[in-house]
Amino acid sequence: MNVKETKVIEVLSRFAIVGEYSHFEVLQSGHINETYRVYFIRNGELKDYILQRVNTYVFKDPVAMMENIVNVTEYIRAKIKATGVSAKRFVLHYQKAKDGNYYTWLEDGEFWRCCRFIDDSISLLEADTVKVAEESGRAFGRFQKYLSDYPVKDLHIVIPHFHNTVNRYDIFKKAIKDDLVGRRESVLGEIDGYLALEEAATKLYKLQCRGELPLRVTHNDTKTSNVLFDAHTHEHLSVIDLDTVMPGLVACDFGDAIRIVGSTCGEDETNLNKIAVDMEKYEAFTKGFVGELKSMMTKKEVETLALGALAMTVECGIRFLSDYLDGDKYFRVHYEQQNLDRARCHLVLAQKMLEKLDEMQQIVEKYAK
Ligand code: ADP
Ligand code: GN1
Ligand code: MG
Repeated sequence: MNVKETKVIEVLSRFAIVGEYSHFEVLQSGHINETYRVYFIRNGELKDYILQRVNTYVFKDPVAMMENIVNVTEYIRAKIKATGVSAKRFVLHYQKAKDGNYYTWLEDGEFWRCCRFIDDSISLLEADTVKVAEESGRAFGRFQKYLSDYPVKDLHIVIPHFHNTVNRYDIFKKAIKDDLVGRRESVLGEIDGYLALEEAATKLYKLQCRGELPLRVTHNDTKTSNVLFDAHTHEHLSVIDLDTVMPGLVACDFGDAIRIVGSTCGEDETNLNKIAVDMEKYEAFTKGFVGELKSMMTKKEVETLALGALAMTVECGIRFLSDYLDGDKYFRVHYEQQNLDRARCHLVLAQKMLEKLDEMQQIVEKYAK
């Protein structure tokens, strides 16, 4: 038994899970938390769970975060059950620890939680088919629809200024100035590229500040890997990774998804010639997302969706580049230049989006009718 497994077993012993521990796997897809799939044997059958060590560098108040998650998942569960359908595969279900909390703190300060692995589900890093693109749009649209009457003010602000693109630019400029690990000289072209996009990318946040867009309960991290699909049909089952559920803009959820679903490449593609907006998948996602939300969106919200794609692509890009300049403290990297590759890829994608913005917005309008 290695050190990791010893830790996993120790943490699991604090949760009220029936059955006997069998084995575990490490899941590598997320950039933030440490995730394990753990298996138990119960009545002769394997039962699996997701065990996570929450990244407390990123989430400073994980208890508040868990309170949001538990409240929101209970709310959705009740809505699904009210339609006479079992909610088991359609919303996350966190396990209580033996002390009654939905988490456990270890003596060394680590914060852990555990939820059921959704049966017969898969997650995908990118939308490899048009169907998956449409289904992810439906998943995130429906998530917001379920929560459209949830009291927004009751949510904790888990990460302040999360999609405040103006603030993200300030942080970016500070990272350029501080140049903590001496990488600035090697990325002057990328820095100029992002500074040239500042005006266009901050428009959305400025509209929010002028009170022109309502705050809703949003997911705020709508990449494809944060949706679970049925392993056979690829229909969407549940939205996951609810850590950043907070008050936010519809356009941010739409846009943050598009930087993945609406791209011809993965988020760290190094062959820049391959990077373009995949209009077919963009349209499919839009169909799913707008189809769910058109009856509740204001005219102004509809008008800002394509802008949201540009804003979120640039914002995520400057976050990657800031982290690269700071020495890779925030996002998990699997090799030294990965944050730079991510930033370069997002820069090209954002430039391509800017050229296609009118066409992208026309597609939104088509499905919002
Ligand atoms: P991170 O915040 O690091 O992105 P996630 O909560 O997104 O962590 O989890 C990482 C991965 O674990 C997901 O992309 C998915 O593959 C898998 N996963 C998480 N929760 C579940 C679940 N309840 N059922 C099945 N797979 C899950
Ligand atoms: C992180 O946790 P994960 O990997 O789903 C990040 C998002 C970024 C994304 C970029 C809490 O998402 O904001 O858009 O990486 N999550 C947090 O891929 O910062
Ligand atoms: Mg995730």
